[in-house]
Amino acid sequence: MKIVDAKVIVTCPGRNYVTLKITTEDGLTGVGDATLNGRELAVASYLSEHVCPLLIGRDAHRIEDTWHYLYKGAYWRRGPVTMTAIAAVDIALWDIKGKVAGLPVYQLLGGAARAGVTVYGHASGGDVPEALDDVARFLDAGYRAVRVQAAVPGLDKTYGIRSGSSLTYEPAAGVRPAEDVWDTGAYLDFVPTVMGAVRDRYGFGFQLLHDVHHRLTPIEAGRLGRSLEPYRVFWIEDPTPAEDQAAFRLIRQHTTTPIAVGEVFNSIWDCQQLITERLIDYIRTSVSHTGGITHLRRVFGLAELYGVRTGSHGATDLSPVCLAAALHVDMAVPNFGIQEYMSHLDPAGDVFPHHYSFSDGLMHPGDVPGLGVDIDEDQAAKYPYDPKYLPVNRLRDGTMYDW
Ligand code: GCO
Ligand code: MG
Repeated sequence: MKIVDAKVIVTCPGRNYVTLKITTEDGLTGVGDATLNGRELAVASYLSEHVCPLLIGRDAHRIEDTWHYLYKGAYWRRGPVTMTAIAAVDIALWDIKGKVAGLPVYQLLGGAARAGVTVYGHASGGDVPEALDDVARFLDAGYRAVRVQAAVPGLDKTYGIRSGSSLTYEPAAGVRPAEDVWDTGAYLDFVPTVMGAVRDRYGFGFQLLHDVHHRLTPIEAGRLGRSLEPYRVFWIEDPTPAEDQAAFRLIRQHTTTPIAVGEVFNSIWDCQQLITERLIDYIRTSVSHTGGITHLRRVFGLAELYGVRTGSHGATDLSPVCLAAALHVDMAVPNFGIQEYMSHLDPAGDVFPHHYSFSDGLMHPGDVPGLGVDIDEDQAAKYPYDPKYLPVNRLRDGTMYDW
């Protein structure tokens, strides 16, 4: 079944998304998410200049072969741009295979290993009372797991805080990155008070998560983990910049709080040591930044051998196509842990009609053949690309820091 067309669609329904649409000779189409937040056009160009021409005439059924053709064939391996581009092709080909088979993709991956996918929502607040009220919003909506972030007193801006009544927060903005100021001491003193307040108010009957966003040193992360032990958090996420995998040994020596890492990883090699040395508890790689369903399954397979569970990145900069693909993988893998879920901003739903659903804390990818998500090109054309950047961080003395 030959591929006859491969095209890249860039659209901004609420935020920027890059989508690859592949068409076969018998008129079937598949979609893949190629969005790399703040660097969208690099992947769009990698695809349209270097990958789409190679796809024409290839057999759409040969997913594994195409993956290696693009990975090994480029000579230049790994990296977020390359791996997101390969992912988009891979996701689109799984979509097509599902449509040919007449089955939802999770059935092709081994079938349902659970009734649904437990997701966590994002509660946040400009102060502790606001964050507490926001937690209620998620618990009332049926969530069984909630991530909580609150603005650190004394800082003008804190990562992960929602503004207005939106269900999500929007970190990317402006034609140049905004510059935030970071203070580790203030943060480390504050977070235990937030988590303690959440448990005091709502008890222990749901999972409580927190994202550190790569801002600590290993010994500081050890201190944070230990200070949160009384509140039995499900995980602390990205405690340190994870290029340094061996550094996690130090965190492990100091705390039993579970550790989750991986949203900026793009290959199995980025987390090999973390997994095989059992330095983390959850691997957070995503379908669209980690080489697609084919490569993500390999990462999760390695993780399973070492008792590491999955917890895929699912922020709104990953498009509904990525979320659908993630839900199919989550349904089928034996070592599923949890899935991040931030509902997309309007009007993303009009551009990406989809069949996944949320009920009672669980999501389900739906049972239509393929991924169950599509792109409406007429709708997409209404929302032209709008360049935006993630913020950067500086310490109080002006030193560039990790965002
Ligand atoms: C998360 C992430 C996001 C990232 C964003 C970057 O846990 O959801 O940390 O908020 O910052 O996806 O593009
Ligand atoms: Mg994160």
